[in-house]
Amino acid sequence: HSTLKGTFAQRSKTVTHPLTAYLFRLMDLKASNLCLSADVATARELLSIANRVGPFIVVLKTHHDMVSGWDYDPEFGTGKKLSALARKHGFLIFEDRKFGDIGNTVELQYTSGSAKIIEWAHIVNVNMVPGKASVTSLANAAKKWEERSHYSVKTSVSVGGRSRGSNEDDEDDEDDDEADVAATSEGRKGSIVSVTTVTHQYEPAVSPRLDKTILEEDSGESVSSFDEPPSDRGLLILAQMSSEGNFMDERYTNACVEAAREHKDFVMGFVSQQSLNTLPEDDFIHMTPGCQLPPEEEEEGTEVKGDGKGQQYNTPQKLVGIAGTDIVIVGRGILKAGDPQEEAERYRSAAWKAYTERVR
Ligand code: 5FU
Repeated sequence: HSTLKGTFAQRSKTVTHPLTAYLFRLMDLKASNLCLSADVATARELLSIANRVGPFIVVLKTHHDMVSGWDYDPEFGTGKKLSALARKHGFLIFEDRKFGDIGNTVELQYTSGSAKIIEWAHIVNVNMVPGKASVTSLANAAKKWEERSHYSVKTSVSVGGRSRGSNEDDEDDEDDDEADVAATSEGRKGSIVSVTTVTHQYEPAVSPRLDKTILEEDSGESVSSFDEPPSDRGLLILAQMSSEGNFMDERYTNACVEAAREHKDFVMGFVSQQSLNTLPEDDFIHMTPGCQLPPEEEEEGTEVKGDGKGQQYNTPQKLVGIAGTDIVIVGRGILKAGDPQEEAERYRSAAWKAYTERVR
């Protein structure tokens, strides 16, 4: 298939989904096709590992329900902090929630509850065993959410009789109002007559842009080195699993591909063990868990078999180079290393080498 030979830069120009286009550009800019599976026990560890490994990855995968101390505050909670780190280092957040229920339920699980996954996860995935309706429902939920967040709110605030306008994103409004009130109270104590939202005028948000110059000049420490990703949300369909004896047979996988083609504006691609692009027009992205490298000191080519709990491992060379997937997902291979940062670089380099040799 042509996507096996196409570079990420080339694919970013032609792919349908705006978030996939953004991701391909990130991959090209950072020379990385590595996703960290941040399976850690606490929110503190999660933010710390995201900050340390951020420079080497393009996707950070979470299982928010295994993290203790997750702060659900919509403004200052763990999701918001992760988003800030994602912006700082340039990666997307993928909540590996594997939704697997009737349409109505998955829609609510995606958008509501304490976690409000849709607010902080750019990407989620679905286990399509219950049928295609789960994909349709998640797509509809994302569409509704995007329609809201694609627009910034223009607010006029009347403080102490004078009127002033502000044009900020939804999320900044409250801070601004607070700042206004604080500033006014300091200057003219007790003189706030009213703080009234006068108008809500919807305007399209500014379109996103990735700037290579900014990236090259950046030391990796400053916030906002990368342009904001588009506000579109994306879905990966769980088409194949890495675990031994799983029940995802060919018929199921084919149905996943069919569903993906029916929802190209929402489905970015698959969590799978091989490339599933077969039609000439297919350009789905493939992310693959079950990846480990043999320890550095061992002979090259030594395989790491599994974890004794059903997980099966393959090397980046096998997954990206031979099976044709795009991004390798690595958890314990990096997390359990003495120096996770150094190990992330070793995985980045191996996965990138497999990719460059594939497209050569
Ligand atoms: F869909 C899948 C799959 O087929 N295999 C997986 O291992 C998801 N995973 C996840 O990837 C799993 O839930 C872990 O979060 C991660 C693999 O972690 P490891 O430590 O690299 O084995």
